[in-house]
Amino acid sequence: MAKKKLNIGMVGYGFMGRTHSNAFAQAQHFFDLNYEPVLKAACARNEEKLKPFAAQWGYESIETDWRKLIARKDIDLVDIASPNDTHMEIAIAAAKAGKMVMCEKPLGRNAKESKKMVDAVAKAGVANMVWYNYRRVPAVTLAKQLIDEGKLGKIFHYRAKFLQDWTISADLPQGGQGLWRLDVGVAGSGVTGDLLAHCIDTAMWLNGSIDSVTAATETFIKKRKHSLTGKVEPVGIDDASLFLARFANGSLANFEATRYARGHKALYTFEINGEHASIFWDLHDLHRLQYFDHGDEGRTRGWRSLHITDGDHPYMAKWWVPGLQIGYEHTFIHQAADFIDSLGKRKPASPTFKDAYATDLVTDAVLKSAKSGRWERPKT
Ligand code: SOE
Repeated sequence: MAKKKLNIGMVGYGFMGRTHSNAFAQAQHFFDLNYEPVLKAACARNEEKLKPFAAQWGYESIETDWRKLIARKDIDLVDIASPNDTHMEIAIAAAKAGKMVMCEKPLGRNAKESKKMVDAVAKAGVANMVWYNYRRVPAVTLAKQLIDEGKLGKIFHYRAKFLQDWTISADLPQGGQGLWRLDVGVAGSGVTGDLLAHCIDTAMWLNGSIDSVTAATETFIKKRKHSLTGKVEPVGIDDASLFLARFANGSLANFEATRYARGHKALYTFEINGEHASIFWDLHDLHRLQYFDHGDEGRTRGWRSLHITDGDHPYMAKWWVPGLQIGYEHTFIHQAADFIDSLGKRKPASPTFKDAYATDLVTDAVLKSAKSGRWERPKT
């Protein structure tokens, strides 16, 4: 029997437009889905750039105005892969029109925006999800399983960092395509919302909610030329952000993100120390999970480097044969597959808009603490 189609309207053609398009294009080849995702329309203002993108990914049509995309009867799901300052307006309008909505992270530029988006999807009763893709690295999903099974016991410490080095040059302009992450008006914040948000999402998924934070941020380069105005303008984003946290379960944590760590391109790592066992994961080696189990026989006890490529591992039975690795793009494919699989079921696939709002409450508290110099609580 032919499957029901799920017609996707993609907003944005950049880095995330590509990861999301690839996810919807591939998901049905590897996962048994109840719906067939169809790349129905790609949407962006810049027609010249949009056309080759749409052709390359096989979109059936294009729109240059997202309002027109949302008004189309043949679109079921609006996926927002455009810069952060566009998320709220598009998501709310899409929800009001009864469309399912998926949105690239962070959900809003701040928690206030996110809250409005959460309310809009709740009021409309539409399926929603935010692309915090690292939850679906098989090694990270396995970490979640091990923690939920109690293998680590009581958790004492959570340590995470996300280090990059692509903004060190003072000649790099802010604003415009590819560089909007440096423009605070568009991005909302710097590494706090862009990189720490990933660490916080994973952390709260694995270790529960965060009670309070104390933070320090720094903007190393205070002025940059703006690509759109041509003028040298103040830089409003945080270039580096560090914070300590207390989790509701009593564990302590430290988090760090920067785009000024020379030599590091996307070094996202986390370590969790529990009463019985510890876990370490590194995005640069994403198919491995380092695991230490104190219950092992003493003479051979030590850190194990688990190669997460076997059929027993999360998602891996759907891919190749044991021992063969998958990578970054697969995390998005898993997310698309999980979202589609959740449709019509009672339990929504996570992270929902509501889950991502909780992350934005923490990033807001981090930025607030960096200003106040005090411990702050993520507050609604
Ligand atoms: C920034 O360089 C960035 O592309 C983030 O925006 C992504 O969310 C992260 O996964 C990789 O780094």
